[in-house]
Amino acid sequence: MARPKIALIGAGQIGGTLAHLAAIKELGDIVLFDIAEGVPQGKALDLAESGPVEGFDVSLKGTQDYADIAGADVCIVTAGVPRKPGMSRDDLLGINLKVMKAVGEGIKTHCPDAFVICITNPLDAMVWALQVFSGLPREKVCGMAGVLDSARFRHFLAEEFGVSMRDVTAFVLGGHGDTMVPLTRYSTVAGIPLPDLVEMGWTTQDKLDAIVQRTRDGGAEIVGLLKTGSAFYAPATSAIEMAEAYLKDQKRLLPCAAYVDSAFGLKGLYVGVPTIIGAGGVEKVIDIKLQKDEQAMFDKSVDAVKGLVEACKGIDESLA
Ligand code: A3D
Repeated sequence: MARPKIALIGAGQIGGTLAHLAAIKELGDIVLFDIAEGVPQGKALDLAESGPVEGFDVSLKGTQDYADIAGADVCIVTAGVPRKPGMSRDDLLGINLKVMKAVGEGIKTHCPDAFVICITNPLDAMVWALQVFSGLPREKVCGMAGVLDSARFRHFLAEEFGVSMRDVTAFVLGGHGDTMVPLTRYSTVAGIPLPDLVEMGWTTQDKLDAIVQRTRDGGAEIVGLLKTGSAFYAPATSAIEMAEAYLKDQKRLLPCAAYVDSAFGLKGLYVGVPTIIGAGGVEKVIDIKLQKDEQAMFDKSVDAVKGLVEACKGIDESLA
């Protein structure tokens, strides 16, 4: 059986890391596409030369030609510009919307059967636009954010409790921005919900609130440290987890920016929700019950996403 084909649109910091992880995990043959001449070719060759040492058998190719992504099974999109210190994710909207149009058309023409994972920010609006521009089925187009935001939350919690991060589960919903909703009630250490751990004296409510806020600001914290770009290791590994769930039909329950058309009282919006990812793409959106305060936070986040979608419609008439 032929190996799966993985197209990575954007060969920058995240794109290169995606290629490295996909190769080491032997998820399939990899095509790196970027408009920057030489960059995808250079990264593909450098990574291929690590193959004999790592011992992976996949082919890697860099290209400026969309024809090379033909027939891809998975397509992960990071094309566009990242944040610099002082910029919000929303500041990227105008530039990255144009990029989504070009990428969407490339995908539509060359790999209409792919499972598409968007990472480009502002995430929830860009994945919505990418689905419209590409015309692919909605269950085959989603955005990576919830896995990353939950991973950040899990890391901070594991540090606070002094336990293995393997035993910490966490749930972050809503849009990928300052209004994201880390759900403490659904986050646990080996099944014990965080509010119970506060009662048990493992931590205080104030410390937990600070961790929730640090999770919300997790992207900005890294932008502030790097100064020249944004996070890329954890974003890449999070998207690879989603790609693997699709390629191996794992039916993983992962939070991602998915098209929600009835759950959570929403109609036709891409936003971060719990989903099941398997061979059908986003096979199911899990409509969990939210308490009043959680619903209020989720609604605020949804409003922020709706605002960005409206802004996209204002910029590109074909989206209206
Ligand atoms: P960077 O290293 O700048 O890579 C972006 C690449 O896109 C560059 O190599 C560009 O040449 C390329 N590019 C620009 N326009 C096009 C085009 N039209 N077609 C093909 N390639 C193009 O950025 P990065 O890899 O650090 O980040 C990529 C995106 O991910 C940015 O928008 C970030 O804001 C976003 N991001 C999202 C998250 C989420 O959790 C959702 C996390 C971190 C970064």
